[in-house]
Amino acid sequence: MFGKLKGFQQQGSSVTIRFEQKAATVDIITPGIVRFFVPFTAKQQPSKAIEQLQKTPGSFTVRSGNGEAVIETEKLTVRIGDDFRTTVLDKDGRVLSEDDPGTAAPFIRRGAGEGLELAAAEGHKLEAERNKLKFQVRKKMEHDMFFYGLGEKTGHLNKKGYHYKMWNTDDPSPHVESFETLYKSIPFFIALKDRQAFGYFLDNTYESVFDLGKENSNYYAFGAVDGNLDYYFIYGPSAKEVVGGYTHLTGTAPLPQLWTLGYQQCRWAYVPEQRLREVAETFRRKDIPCDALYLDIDYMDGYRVFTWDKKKFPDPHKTLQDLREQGFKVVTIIDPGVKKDKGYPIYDQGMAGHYFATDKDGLPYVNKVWPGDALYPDFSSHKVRSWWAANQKIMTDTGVSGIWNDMNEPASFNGPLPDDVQFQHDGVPADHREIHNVYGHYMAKATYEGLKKATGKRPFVITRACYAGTQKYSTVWTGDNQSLWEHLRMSLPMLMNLGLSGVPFCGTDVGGFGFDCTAELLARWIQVGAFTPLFRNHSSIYTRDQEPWAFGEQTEAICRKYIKLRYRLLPYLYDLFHQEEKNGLPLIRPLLLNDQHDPRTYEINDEFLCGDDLLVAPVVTQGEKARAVYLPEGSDWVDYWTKTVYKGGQYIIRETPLDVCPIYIRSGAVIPLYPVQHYVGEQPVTELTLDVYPARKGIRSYRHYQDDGESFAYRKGAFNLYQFDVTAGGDGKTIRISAEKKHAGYEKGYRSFRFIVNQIHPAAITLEGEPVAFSDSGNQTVFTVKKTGEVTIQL
Ligand code: MIG
Repeated sequence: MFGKLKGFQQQGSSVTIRFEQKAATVDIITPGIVRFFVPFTAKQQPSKAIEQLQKTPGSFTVRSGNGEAVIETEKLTVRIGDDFRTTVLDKDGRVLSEDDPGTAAPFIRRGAGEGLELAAAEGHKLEAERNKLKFQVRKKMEHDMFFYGLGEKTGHLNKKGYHYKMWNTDDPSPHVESFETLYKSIPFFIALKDRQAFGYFLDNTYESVFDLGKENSNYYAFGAVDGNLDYYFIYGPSAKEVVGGYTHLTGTAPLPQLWTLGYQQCRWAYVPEQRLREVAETFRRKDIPCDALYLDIDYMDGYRVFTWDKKKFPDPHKTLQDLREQGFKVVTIIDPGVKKDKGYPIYDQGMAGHYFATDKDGLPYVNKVWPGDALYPDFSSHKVRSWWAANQKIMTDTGVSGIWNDMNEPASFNGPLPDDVQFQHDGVPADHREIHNVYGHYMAKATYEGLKKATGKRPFVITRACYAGTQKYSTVWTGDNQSLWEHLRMSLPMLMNLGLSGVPFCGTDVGGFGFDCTAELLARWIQVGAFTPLFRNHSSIYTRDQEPWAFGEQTEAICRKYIKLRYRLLPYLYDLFHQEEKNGLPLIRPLLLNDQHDPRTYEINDEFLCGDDLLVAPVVTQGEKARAVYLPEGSDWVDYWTKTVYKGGQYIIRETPLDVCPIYIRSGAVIPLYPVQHYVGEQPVTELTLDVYPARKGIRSYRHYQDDGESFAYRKGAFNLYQFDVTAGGDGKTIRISAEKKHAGYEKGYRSFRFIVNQIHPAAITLEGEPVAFSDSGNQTVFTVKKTGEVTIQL
């Protein structure tokens, strides 16, 4: 397709490579990120995922060698030969990734067409013919490779041997491993080879496919049905650096409001108003913390977006105000489909402004969704996004605190949108094939901008469909799962891979959306939910009730216990988001992200790390009374419940009565804790607790971040930063904890610090020489100090 290499030319950070038939551009973004670009389509369009590309290529050289163009950055060597065949090497000359020289050789699907129609008629889903790809990039598969990422996919953590498609899809049937598509398209994956990680990001919004050694174990490949060849190689060598590089390109999730990390209760649907109030009151009466309640489609007047059904909610403003006084925020659903209905202002405005996507003849395109005949706002156009953003005020003026965007794949009841539906796309018209995968992205962006403008607070948007980069605007949930153990199990690798794909703020419907939950399943799912960034229980209309109290006292007590634990951990989760805003690292992490040195972590599906230091090994199988837990090598691990210390690098068996979710703390960790509250902001938090797990030797530092939890003032310095250094004296006789305020910008700082130091028996504790009173309960030593400074613990 390219032919022989004819020459190259450097201009700034770009190198243009000429081949007999085409030219390609290789762009050095940073010493570890290289972009490969070939404009197959005539139009040059800005990336939809990357909005502000910061180039810091460092010093690099370009020369020719052995008939190839050789680019050397500070971290990589990139060799480009005939036919645009590329090889990427690290500084030691080890090949990281290399184009496969052969031709595509997919395995054969035997069957020769016989019986195909009958099998399909019986309901078998048969693999259709190969996608008609416009291009495919094939890389050589080396013996031991592992693949992660690709956003929201079913199946296991390691994607090796599987094939996936990127085409946002609303399929409410039970999601299983054979699904190649779901609601989100994030064409990015991480490869791990010889303990070195690197990633590929294909920035192409058309339907794309990723084959990780399924069609042929000798190569892995990616390609798209149209658009440009436009992909990035992102070097590690740690997977953390790859995620950092990917989010350097596509952006990180902004720090959310603190209440959005509290427990959230949803249901299709809390109507009428009395039912919503009843749920709110039950939370408070039963002493189960909760910050947010959701209104699903039934609050609207005939599913008309931005309206209220006045029979169900005679005075929504008052209802929401009363709930706010009880500490509840209300989040309402807004779908994209606008009811075709003359006299309905949103429809009339959309028609007058030409805001809707059209058919190929320019007439507004109509399909069916909840409100019946409906039109699709063209979110790819700036003027439509501004209009939609302004509409958010209708909701926030009524007292709504967050917006939930559903059905934005976009979904349709009357067959899929035809390929030739037209979008204006900021003046560069595009068809549905190009816009489909970014429709939800642009809707979320408009919603974010509208909420920001209307409230001045950090917007809370939750979206079902997304593309690479949507994390800048919205949190996501994984759509219509079901109350199945299989779906609880699957949620772990799914959320871990979403996190690795740059989407840190994610969650599944806790308890499962479709089908009827059971007592045991809810108890176990809440235990997982307590550690997922978005902690939202949601269930479908006509399914069994799924609130924490719906299954009797034992389940209720377990829900209360874990929801309360979640509220204790809020400052830890918030700290992780504060760090994530800078480094892009997810909250829920596969073990390999922190412990890449230990290959036994590479394929663990049923454990995860929350941040660096908290390992969660939940029970995801019905009736399981004990489970194996792998503890990564190189650290000691403390059982959170018993405080027993285990050496890393081993499998242990943990008993798992129904109220126990196994949790292990990495030795050396400092975990900040808040008092339990019924909702964020119920009481001002004047004391910070630090749960300290001293390592046997060395120094470990922890930074804690504090701000007002809702505004953007932190971007102008209105925050406090505390640093805690825990030093274990080499003689085993002293531990020093120094607390220092590194940044003071938020006036409501803490008045005291309460330390819980695990597994020590002190003889004396002093703060800057003054004695400090303490209690020693056997496993834990507890003391409180009123100021920062250096605490010395004599053992
Ligand atoms: O066609 O709004 O995934 O969370 O409750 C169903 C009703 C539409 C699908 C969402 C689900 C939501 C439901 N919606």
